[in-house]
Parts: sequence; C-alpha cells; structure tokens
Amino acid sequence: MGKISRRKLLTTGLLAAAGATGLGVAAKLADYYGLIPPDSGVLYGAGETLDYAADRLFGRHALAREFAPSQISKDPYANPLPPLGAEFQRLAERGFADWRLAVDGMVARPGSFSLAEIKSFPRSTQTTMIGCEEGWTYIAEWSGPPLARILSLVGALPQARYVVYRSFQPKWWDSIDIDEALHPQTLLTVGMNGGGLPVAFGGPLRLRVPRQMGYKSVKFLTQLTVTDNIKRFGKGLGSDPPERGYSWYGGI
Ligand SMILES: Nc1nc2c(c(=O)[nH]1)N[C@H]1C(S)=C(S)[C@@H](COP(=O)(O)O)O[C@H]1N2
Ligand SMILES: [Mo]
Repeated sequence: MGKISRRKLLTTGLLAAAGATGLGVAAKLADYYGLIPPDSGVLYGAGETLDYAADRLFGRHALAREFAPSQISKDPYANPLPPLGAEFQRLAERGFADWRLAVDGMVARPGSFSLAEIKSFPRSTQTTMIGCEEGWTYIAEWSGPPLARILSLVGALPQARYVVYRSFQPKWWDSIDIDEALHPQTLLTVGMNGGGLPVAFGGPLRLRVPRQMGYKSVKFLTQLTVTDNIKRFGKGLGSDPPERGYSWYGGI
C-alpha cells in the first residue's frame, strides 16, 4: 500500500468503516494496525476496540482537561479501603522511608527507587478530575514526577509496548500502553492539593492516569514491569478489572 492511501485509511478509514459496515470491520482495521486492546476479542468487545483504536490514531497526545484552582473539590471522596495490614502500618510509622518502587522487565537498568529519590525528581502538577465508574467524581491537584522520567532513567527498551503496574494490595494490578505511560500527564503522584499524598488517596505513591477512568489510577504503587507482551500477565487481559467485566482501556 502506498504512503498516501495508507495515510488516508488511517485518518478516515476506521470511523467510516464503523459507520458504513459495522464495528466488525473497524475491529479488523484496528487489528491490522496493531491497535487491539488486550482484553478484547476481535468480534466481542468491538466497541471498546473502536474506542481505543480511535483514541490511539487521533488522540494519542490529547491532554486530559485541566481545571482552575478554584474548582478543586473541597471534600474529595476517597473510595473506602479495607485494612492495609501490619506491614503497611510499620511502613507508615517510619514515614514510608522504606517504601520502594521496583522497576523491571524490558529495561536496560532494572532496580528500585526509594520514595525520597522519587520525591527528589522534578515534579509536574496538574489539576484534573478523577471519576469512578460507580458515578462520583472530584477535582484535585496532583503532583509528582512523570512516569516517562522514570522510564527514561531505567532505559525502557524500544520494543516496550506496555507498562504493568502493581500495588501493595496484590489484587490491584493494571497496565497501560506505552503511549499512555509516556504521556506527560501520567504521574508518579506523591502530592495532592499542595500537601503530601494521604494514605486514603493512595499515599505514599499512586500512579495517576488522568486520561482514563479512576480505577486505572492505582494506589500504593510498588512495582513497574515494562513488557512487549501483555498476555504473560494474569489471565492475559491486561489487568484485573477485565477479569471482573470492566474494560482494560478506560479512556474518558
Ligand atoms: N490500590 C488500590 N487502588 C485503587 C483502588 C483500590 O481499592 N486500591 N480503587 C480504584 C478505584 S475503583 C477508583 S474509582 C479510584 C478511586 O480513587 P479515590 O479513592 O481517590 O477517589 O482508585 C482506584 N485505585
Ligand atoms: Mo472505581
């Protein structure tokens, strides 16, 4: 296929195909261009596939909406958490001095960072909205080094396609594709509303993914694994939520 027709297909083909002949064709096009989210079948989940493919073709650099300081929610709602246990308690009592973020997988220099190291990196600040699929939202100011910074420090390899991330709560693991991981608004959050990050909101360290639904912003971040193949993790669907009927891609 020549350059011009390929470009034309990329810019008009997906949506036109979806409109004219149904989502199955869009899913096939998405597959052709390697834009299939890991939890979708080609026939089932075509709606989500279209969503993901359209975002990746047209909006990979799009910014999540930012709000004015006056719009910050006075009373942000923290999703209630089960008890985090004795080990978490011990870490908290020491001011999380022993908290570490391990980074492994397809990186030139695997290793781990202390919280103090992460806090010492240049921070970005954003005032964005977080929303739960259950229907509530709030706006807060979040700050921390962009995930992209850590990925460049450890030397993520060019073949990398996803970053899998894990929490102190083992059930809460998830993944994002490399576009989302390198996006400037994807933050290793250490601060909220001008202070530290409270435990209720995922302190001491939370991955903030403001272009996707709240469940992708995993609290108590402990590990990053860079990979080119998501199928090796869990049931191969890219995260825990799809194992329970939610989408892997939570674009908003
Ligand atoms: N580790 C961990 N991360 C988590 C959760 C959780 O229970 N544990 N809940 C998720 C869900 S479903 C949502 S909607 C948001 C809620 O964020 P909030 O408590 O700041 O409102 O955090 C997400 N990250
Ligand atoms: Mo949620």
